[in-house]
Amino acid sequence: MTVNTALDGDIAVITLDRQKALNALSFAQLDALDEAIAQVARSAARGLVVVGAGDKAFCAGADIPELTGRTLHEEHEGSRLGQEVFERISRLRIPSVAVIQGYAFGGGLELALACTFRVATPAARMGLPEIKLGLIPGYGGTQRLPRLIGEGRALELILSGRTLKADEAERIGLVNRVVQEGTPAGIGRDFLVPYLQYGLPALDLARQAVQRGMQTTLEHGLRIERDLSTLAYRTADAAEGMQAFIEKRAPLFKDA
Ligand code: CO8
Repeated sequence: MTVNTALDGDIAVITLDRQKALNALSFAQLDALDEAIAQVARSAARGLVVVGAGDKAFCAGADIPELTGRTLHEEHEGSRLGQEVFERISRLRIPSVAVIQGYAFGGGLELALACTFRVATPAARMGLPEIKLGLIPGYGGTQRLPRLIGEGRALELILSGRTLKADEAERIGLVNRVVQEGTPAGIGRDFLVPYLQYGLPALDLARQAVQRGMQTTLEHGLRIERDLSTLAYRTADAAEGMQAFIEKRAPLFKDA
């Protein structure tokens, strides 16, 4: 696992790097990922790109040999660890993008689902094949996939375990975009550039409003939106944004 918070100043890059196992996530890798996320959260980064090392895989999922011979309790705690680490990515204040080059299966796709956005290269292949192992997704896939692409499509993918190509993934909204040219880190950085011009409080509050609203009723979601939009209204960035519009100039957001 490598973390680079220096790339182009504003964007951090986490690289899953265990190429001999197609970057599969062992429990040690999950711990390292957790530490990398904490490092990014402490840094001045304003965007996060998650990539896999090499050109074969983003991540082939949980480490299958490591899953065998565990007690029920160990397995439950393993699932909890993965869910908690991925939840910490999804709650980062800054936007994140997973760049899927090659395989993203099982826990690897679940990691990508926890990011704010997903971009794939044309050769990407992805799915939740746990059913083929007699398992079901355990790192958030049964919850995040239907929220992203709808219940019917999610059930089809989870119950069949079938592999999607990049173009179909884009068509059903599983990935935001397919990008042909560039290195994974470069593709991720380019994808995030438009977001860097906005203030972090507004980006964070908008993400929270959407994500928290997806977990509740419309009535409660609208209340969440009222509260968070009021918080956004009270920021210095909002005062600057509205004043800049009136003065017909570009706003200078200060993340405040
Ligand atoms: N774990 C460990 N090692 C792996 C994994 C994996 N998930 N995937 C691939 N590898 C290893 C292979 O064993 C192989 O190692 P070696 O060279 O030593 O034999 C090496 O990576 C290269 O793999 P292949 O030779 O298989 O490469 P191919 O290009 O032929 O095939 C595939 C690539 C299609 C990706 C194939 O490797 C494959 O199907 N991998 C498994 C994918 C999978 O099923 N992932 C889901 C795992 S389960 C999960 O993620 C969630 C479980 C939730 C558990 C929650 C409780 C803790």
